[in-house]
Formats: sequence, structure tokens, C-alpha cells
Amino acid sequence: MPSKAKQFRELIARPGPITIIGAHNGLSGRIGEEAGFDGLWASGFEISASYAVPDANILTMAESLSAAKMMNDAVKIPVIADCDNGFGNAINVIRCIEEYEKAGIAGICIEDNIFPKRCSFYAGVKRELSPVEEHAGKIRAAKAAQRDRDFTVIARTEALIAGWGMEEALNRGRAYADAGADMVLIHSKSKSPEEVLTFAKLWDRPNTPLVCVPTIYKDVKVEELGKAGFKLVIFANHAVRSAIKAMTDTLQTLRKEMFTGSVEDKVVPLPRVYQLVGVDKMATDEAAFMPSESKGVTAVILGAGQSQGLLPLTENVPKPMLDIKGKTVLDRQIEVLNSCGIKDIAVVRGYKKEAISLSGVRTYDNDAFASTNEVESLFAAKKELGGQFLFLYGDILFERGHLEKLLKSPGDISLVVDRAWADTKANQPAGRGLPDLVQLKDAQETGYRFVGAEAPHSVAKLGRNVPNDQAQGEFIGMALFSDKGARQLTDVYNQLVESKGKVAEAASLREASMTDMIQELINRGTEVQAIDVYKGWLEIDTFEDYRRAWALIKE
Ligand code: SPV
Ligand code: MG
Repeated sequence: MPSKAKQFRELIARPGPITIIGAHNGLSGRIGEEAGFDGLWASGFEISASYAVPDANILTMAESLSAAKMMNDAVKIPVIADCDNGFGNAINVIRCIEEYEKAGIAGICIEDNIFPKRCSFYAGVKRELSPVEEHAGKIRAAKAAQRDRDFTVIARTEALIAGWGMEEALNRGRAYADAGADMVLIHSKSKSPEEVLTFAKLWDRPNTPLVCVPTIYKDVKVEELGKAGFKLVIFANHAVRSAIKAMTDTLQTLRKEMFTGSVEDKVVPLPRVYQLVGVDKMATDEAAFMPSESKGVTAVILGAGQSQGLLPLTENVPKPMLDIKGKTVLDRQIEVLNSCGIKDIAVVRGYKKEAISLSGVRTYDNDAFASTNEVESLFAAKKELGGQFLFLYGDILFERGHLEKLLKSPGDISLVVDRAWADTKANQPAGRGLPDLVQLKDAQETGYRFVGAEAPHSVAKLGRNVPNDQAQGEFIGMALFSDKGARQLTDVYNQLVESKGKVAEAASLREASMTDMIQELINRGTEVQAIDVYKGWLEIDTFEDYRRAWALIKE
């Protein structure tokens, strides 16, 4: 890729005039590039306006340079920087050249205004030009200071602006060309292009091409200026002026109407901003260079059902909203989930759904909760099942360690199984509901003796129909589905929707519990793993369970 200075030289070497567009920051520069201009003009007028100060050497060189660099960095086309009078004398010009070259700017323009300058168009302000020798000295200093031979130095005379006449303008232009300027800019604030066209006609330094800025003589076309001998035409300030017009219109309307929809037709849609600032590239770079962190686990909590066993406690609230010593079951679940880094939480509501509304938790509704079972509740939150997710009943309390262990499971479908079942089955507390029992494949050991067994067990059977003496554990109501596991579950669900068949022992999807669904997956050859735990959890399904929870929870 040739340097920007070289690119600009190549543009100048092309037949016909080239046009560059005024800009004041990266965004306006990028819009100018997108519009197809040959290059950018880092306009002192626009940059000053963007700081809300007059164009009168009020900004420092560093401020002007930083704006020029911002635009240069935002575009591939070359940038010519308006350096006013070089920010001082020839010594200031030398530093100016060094710094702008270092920033990758293709060339600069310096004008023969004294320091501090006044914008060429301001009426009623004091206007003075530097002596011609002084400005020619600045041009010589600039040419001597540049390192890249392709860097362009444009000398600008304000003689016509100051009203010093055509002869003075020509003499100054010649002096600057003879001092080594690569191009000469003749500025004019006449409403007619005649002044600059006459200048071009009388110009007698054919090796020094001419530049003009048709701001006030606005009806002349670039083509005509080109024919008259102008090589470079600068549209100096139209980006900032159009921005001011649009912003004024939009903001005044908005202030009057006081709702953002009132200006929707005056603003670009947000994606246009994303496109301009390169959000696409950022996304590609993220994918290419950042560790692909899995989206994280989403917890889906089933809280739709109504529990007869807990009446009258659940007369007005669903089970997850039952209070146990000042915190609801759901609060306690969310606390443990959050402490394990799970912040993405969805709850499926049904019975007394209005009672479940928590900030930061998404809710889904199974309004047919009275006539459907758990699988239909889970699939009310179908949107959440597109990737890895944690399945959780809304009525269990469990130790954080159980969740930590489950989250480490490499399996695609993993169930937390309480192996204390074998040791405690003869001794179950009074009033417990029917347990979801688990029969493992190849289980040689039972009860606490499993501790230390490394290889995960596969689940052969689960549900309330597993006979007591064949069970090695109890499903606690918490399961982890990997991306693949979630896909397997959804595929089987979709097939069952189509076939309207049985779901394991359940007659239909509407009647299917989660254990029926997992059994159906196992029956179809899907591997389901048991993650062993020993006690450390509670289900709150009956009044007795609830009393036990009050007794066991310490706080
Ligand atoms: C600028 O854009 O800052 C210029 C051109 O110098 S003009 O404003 O027309 O003087
Ligand atoms: Mg300027």
C-alpha cells in the first residue's frame, strides 16, 4: 500500500480536477469517503466549529492535529490538513510538518494570514496578511522539513480575501511557487467565480497546479474549474453545515414534541451507525481472536404447577414464592445460581403467575398449567432451550456444592441423583411425596459407599414407577443439558408433537412429566448421566416438607 502522500501525488497526476471534502472528525471523514471523494480536507473551519470556537487560531496545533489524525485513521483516502498559518512563524511550521507527517497526513496547506488568523469569511474583523517574504520563508521551511518526498505543501494566498487585488495575489502566488510550494491555493469570497477564473488565466507557473475553495462562488461546477486550470477543488465546510442543520431540526422538534418517535424520520436507523463505525468487523475480530466462551448456562426454573399438598399456604402464591424465614424458595435458588455464575435465569409461571415477577429474571407462562404437565411447561420457555441450560424444579432447595458438581459434568444430559436413597428409603420422613427414583446401569454399589467412585453412571430408568428395590438413588429435580443435550431434547419433543405418541409411560406430551421425557430420551438411545450427591437438598411439595424446611434452614 503506497503512503497516503504518494496516493495523493498519484491523484494529482491523473488528468482532470480532483475534489476533496471538508471533515472535522472520524465520522464525517468516513461519510465523505463513502460518498466517493478523492480525499479529505481537515478543515480548520469545521474542526473549530466542532469545538464550538471561532476559526481564528484559537485551537492549538495539537488539537487541530488530533482531529486530522482522527479522520486520517478512519479513512483509506488521503487527508490534506488545513494548517492555517502554520500555527506561528517558520519555526512553528517546521514542527507542524514533522508532526503532521508522522500522523500519516498526505499534505498540508498554509495561508499567508498573520498569526493569530481570522477566518476568511468573517465580516467586520481585523484582517492582516504576513509580508510575502515571511510566508515564502514558511514555505521553504516546510519543504525543508518534510521527510517523505511525496508529502505535499500547498501555499495559500488571502490577497483577494483581504482586498489587496489581483496583482498582489498573483505576485504572492508566484513567490510561494518559487519558494517550492507544490500547489498554490487562491482563495476568494466573491459571489462570482470570475476572480479565481481570472487568476487561473493569468497564472504563469505551469508546474505549480492551482487549488480553489468554491464556498461563496457556489454555482460553478468542478468541471468548469478544472477546465480553467484548477487541479484541486476543496468543498470545505459542507459536512459540518449539514450536520448543524440536521441537528437543529431534530433537536428542536424533539424538544417540542417530547417523544423520540417524533423525529424517527429525521434520524438514521441505529444499524447505519453500527455500519459506519465498523461493528461488523468487531464481531469478526471477536470470533477470530477471543477465546470462544460458551454463552453461559441459562437456568430454566419450572414454577407453573399448583400443589394441593401445600394448601392453604399456596392459596395466593405458587410454590417458588413460598417464604422460608424471610426469603422465598425462588430467592434462595437464585442466590445459589448467581453464586455459581449463573445470571441468566428464566422462570415458567402458571398458577398465580402474577406473584412471580423479579427484575433480571425472564418469565414464560404456561397458562394451561392445570391441564398440562412439566414438559409443556418447560417448552413454554422454548426460546431458552437453544443451548446449554440448567433445568430446575421451582420447589427444591439444594446445596451449592451439588450445582457446582453438576456444572462440571461432561455429559450431554446429567441428572443430580441423591444416592442416600438406598440408605434412607426405609426411613423416609412422614408426609413426603412420591420420589422420582433412579435406576443406574451397571451399579455395583449403593448408598454412601459410592463416594469415591470416579466413573459417572448412566441412568437406565427413572420416575415414580421405578420399584423401590431396583433404585439406587433419587432424582433431586436438577439437570444439566449441554448444547447437544438441549438439541436432543428439542428434537424428541418436536417428533412427539408430530407423532402425538406416548412419552415413556405418559399417554401424551400434555401429561408428560420431566422424568417421562428423560425416560423417553433414554428409550431412544440417548445417554443420560447421574451425578451422585449424598443428601443436602429438600423438596417442598407437602406441608410436611415445608415444616421441615423451616426446621432445617438455619438463618
Ligand atoms: C477551512 O475550511 O478552514 C478553510 C477554507 O480554510 S475556508 O473556510 O473557505 O477559508
Ligand atoms: Mg481554514
